[in-house]
Amino acid sequence: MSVVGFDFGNENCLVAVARQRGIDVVLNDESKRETPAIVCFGDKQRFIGTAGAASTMMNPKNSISQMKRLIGRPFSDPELQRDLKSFPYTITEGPDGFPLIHAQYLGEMRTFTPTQVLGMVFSDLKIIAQKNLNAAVVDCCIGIPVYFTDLQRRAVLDAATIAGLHPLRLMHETTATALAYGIYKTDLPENDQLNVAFVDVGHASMQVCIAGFKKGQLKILAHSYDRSLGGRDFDEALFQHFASKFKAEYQIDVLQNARACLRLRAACEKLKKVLSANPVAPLNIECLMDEKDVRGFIKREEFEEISTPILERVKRPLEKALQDAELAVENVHMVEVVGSASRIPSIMKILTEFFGKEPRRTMNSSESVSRGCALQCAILSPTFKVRDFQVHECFPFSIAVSWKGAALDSQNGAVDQQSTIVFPKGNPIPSIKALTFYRSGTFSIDVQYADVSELQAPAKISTYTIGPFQCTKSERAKVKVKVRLSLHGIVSIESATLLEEEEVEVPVVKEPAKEPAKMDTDEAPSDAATTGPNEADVNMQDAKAAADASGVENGVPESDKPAQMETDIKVEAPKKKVKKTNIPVSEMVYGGILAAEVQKLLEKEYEMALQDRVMEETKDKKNAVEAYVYDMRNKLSDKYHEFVTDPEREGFTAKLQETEDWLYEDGEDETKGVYIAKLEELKKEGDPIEERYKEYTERGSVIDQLAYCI
Ligand code: ATP
Ligand code: K
Ligand code: MG
Repeated sequence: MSVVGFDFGNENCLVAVARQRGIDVVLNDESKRETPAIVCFGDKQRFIGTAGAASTMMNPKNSISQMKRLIGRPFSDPELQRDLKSFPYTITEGPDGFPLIHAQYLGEMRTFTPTQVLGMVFSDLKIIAQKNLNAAVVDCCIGIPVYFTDLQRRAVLDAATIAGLHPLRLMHETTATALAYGIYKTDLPENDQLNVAFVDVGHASMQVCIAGFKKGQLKILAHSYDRSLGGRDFDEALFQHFASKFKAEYQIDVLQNARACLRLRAACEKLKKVLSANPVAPLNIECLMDEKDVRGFIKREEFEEISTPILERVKRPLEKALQDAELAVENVHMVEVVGSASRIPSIMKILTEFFGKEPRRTMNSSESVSRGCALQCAILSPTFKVRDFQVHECFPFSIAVSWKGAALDSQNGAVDQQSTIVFPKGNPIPSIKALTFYRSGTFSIDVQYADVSELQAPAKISTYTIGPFQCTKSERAKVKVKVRLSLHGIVSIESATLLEEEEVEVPVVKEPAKEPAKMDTDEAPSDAATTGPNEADVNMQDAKAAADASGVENGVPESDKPAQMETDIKVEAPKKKVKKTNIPVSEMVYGGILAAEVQKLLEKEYEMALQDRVMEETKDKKNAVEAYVYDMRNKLSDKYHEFVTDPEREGFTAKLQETEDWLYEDGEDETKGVYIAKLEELKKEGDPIEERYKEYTERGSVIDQLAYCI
């Protein structure tokens, strides 16, 4: 079992692994901790991560980035529409109303879904983890923004499946940071609570959470966010500033040129970073457009001035978090800042002013999410023993279910829509709640957001069809439906049970019962017995209200599960017994990918990854031929000189030259097998020379050794 944490950012991804000695953020092939979230499609293969970023300038239209902004959003989403304007690649609306990415790959135009491209990013991260652990990686924990909708969360899981990963948990990024902060703290109070605000300003968004720490636990008190406030907004402000400046000064309109846009954006991002440490920063780009070199500079004050509209929005999520946590600002004892865009001095100034104290950077600001995820994975994994530390997470949205009233009930046959909130905002994660319905046949339940104003998503999440079932006793039967808010923060109806009372003869039990008796929990809420190790104890009450209405009962999060009772139970006969029958539940998610489709995409990903690997190996083999040519040529005139005859050397040197020419001409683009054969052919001639040389030097060393012994 692998224990890995992934932080997939809008810009940068990080991989942390758990080893016996602790959590490590691991390096990619280029020895970097941060791997860009970019997939660049080429004529023969894909380039992902650092290689993808390197190819972007050469191939901007086929370099796909910012997947985190695209997954699980309908094409019509206003934020997505705004984002599209600055993306260098082509996106259109697919037949299902979701975005499709167009890219030239293996010599033809192809389309990919954002989920599929994220799957490619995950594949790459998985390989990084595997190379470092020297083992297969499947189980993991992945960080996600707290504002991700149900559909976005499902998209992340699908992308992970496509990459052959199995996330044990999708974890809110700020919560991961809070875990990475708290678990190592040895001075947490026993009784009091230490309240810490975590502020993450990343590339595209800002997130805040306030966590209350006690010895051995953390409790998330509030989450807040601005989905569109991050480093890239500052890049954009600088970009617009210089684009209009250059239009006036140099008569060039970079907006008309994809490559010029990309280069200016990249230069602006660099400029922004320089301004974090310097009061003024220069900008020089050679041959930006129309063969014109451009020059400029900007002072920090001017940068702050043009970013005022962005900076003005920083305070809002901070206020919201305090309000939701019901805390006065002086009761926030510490402020921890992470995310690389928080390095902008004016952001730090706003945070300091707001909290009335200097925010701290005790955490590694780019690594905390991946570290927290790896820690969570270790906690969930049976293979690691982790210091006991509880994470009490809360859900950021209110979730409601709605259903049509049973037609039987109303005299006039009218069917009315009813709804109730199952998981109010702030509900613990995970959680299960039960609903009771009285129905005579198949019915459906909609799952939706109770308040769409707090997120930009369609209200409807999914529809579940419960049935068919047959009631034998009465016109309408009691149906218990279980709604689950999973560890990933995904809502689903996981089961439906038909409950029918029947009178049965039950023998009197005098001996203490070994197994806790299956009491009819509906009749005896206080004696509720858990029905299985994985099920929360659901405290049912008989919904005596409207005949068809449901009562949302108090669900207890799984982690708070009470122990099974081991009481002696005497049962008088005869007694009413409840017969339980499972009813089929079918799920329809608005905008989700079907499981069969995900399976197909997994196979496709495997094929593409194989193609990448073959190409990488081909390159390696080609490089090996080239390296051999150079190496042998040098040695022939140097240390092997004494070990070859003149004609032998001349013949072999000519052959090496011939091979070198071939590598630049006919042999430039050959298969792996051809390069292997070529190397073999050269070695047939070179190996005997090498042998002769080795024999001589080894003989020499034996003599040396003997000499030394004497
Ligand atoms: P997100 O969290 O939004 O998904 P991410 O995790 O990829 O994105 P980070 O890696 O935390 O984002 O931050 C990247 C952003 O930080 C980029 O916009 C980058 O330009 C900016 N950044 C990096 N270093 C500095 C710096 N020294 N000063 C200002 N901004 C910086
Ligand atoms: K990151
Ligand atoms: Mg981030």
